[in-house]
Amino acid sequence: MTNQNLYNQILNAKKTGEKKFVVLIDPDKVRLGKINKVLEIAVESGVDYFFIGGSLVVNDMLDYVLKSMKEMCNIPMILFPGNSFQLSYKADGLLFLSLISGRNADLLIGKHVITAPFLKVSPLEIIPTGYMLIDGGIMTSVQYMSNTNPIPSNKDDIALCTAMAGEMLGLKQIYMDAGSGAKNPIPESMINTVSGGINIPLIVGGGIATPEKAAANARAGADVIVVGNAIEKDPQLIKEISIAVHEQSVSSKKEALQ
Ligand code: 1GP
Repeated sequence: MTNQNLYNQILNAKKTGEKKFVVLIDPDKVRLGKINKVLEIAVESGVDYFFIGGSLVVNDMLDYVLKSMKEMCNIPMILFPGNSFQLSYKADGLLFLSLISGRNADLLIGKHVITAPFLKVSPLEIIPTGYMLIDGGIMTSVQYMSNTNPIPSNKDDIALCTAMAGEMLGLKQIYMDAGSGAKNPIPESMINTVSGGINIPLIVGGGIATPEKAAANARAGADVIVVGNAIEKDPQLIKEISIAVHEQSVSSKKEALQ
């Protein structure tokens, strides 16, 4: 576990108030004809990272998609695995997710024990991540597949204590997710409360569909914004959302200097 470049970048960005924008690619949903366009726009728009994964990657496209993406661009690819089969040496890093909002022992530690020997010898940068599922107004795939209750979206205090516990356990970052295609993205008040109570980077995603919401989340304290579903529908949104997120870096930096 020697490679710490990706995490150090994210941590340093947090310290300097720089916001990061991530595009989520689900290898099952991606149309190969469309991926070239998505990559082209992502490079032009300064997308910081790709997360690769989904709750139900059922085909054998993962390696192929990663290989094709690597040939076309240099944006780092970080696995965001929905299950222990979604592992590939072709990515650059891996979110080693512990589902700390749930009480499913398998997703807190069980799957990790099974995948540890594979990861120990892998070239992937392993990023220990406290994953918190927040109620997004509909039953999302991740909620169903994980068989856990999400944190209610008005329970900022529970979210805060969960994130604080994750940090105290030594997790390196927190990912608050309303789930892909959530009806209601995570409220800014919860983002604000959680980001104010932890010192590790905060990633926020799920149901973000406009540049305005992405910007509001970054202003509320999210260090990294993740968008998947909306971009699958309209890849042109990548540019607008990227600008909206990165613009918040400037204001955070200004505030830090004042
Ligand atoms: C899901 O946070 C990600 O895990 C992204 O969600 O697909 O709704 O943008 P969307």
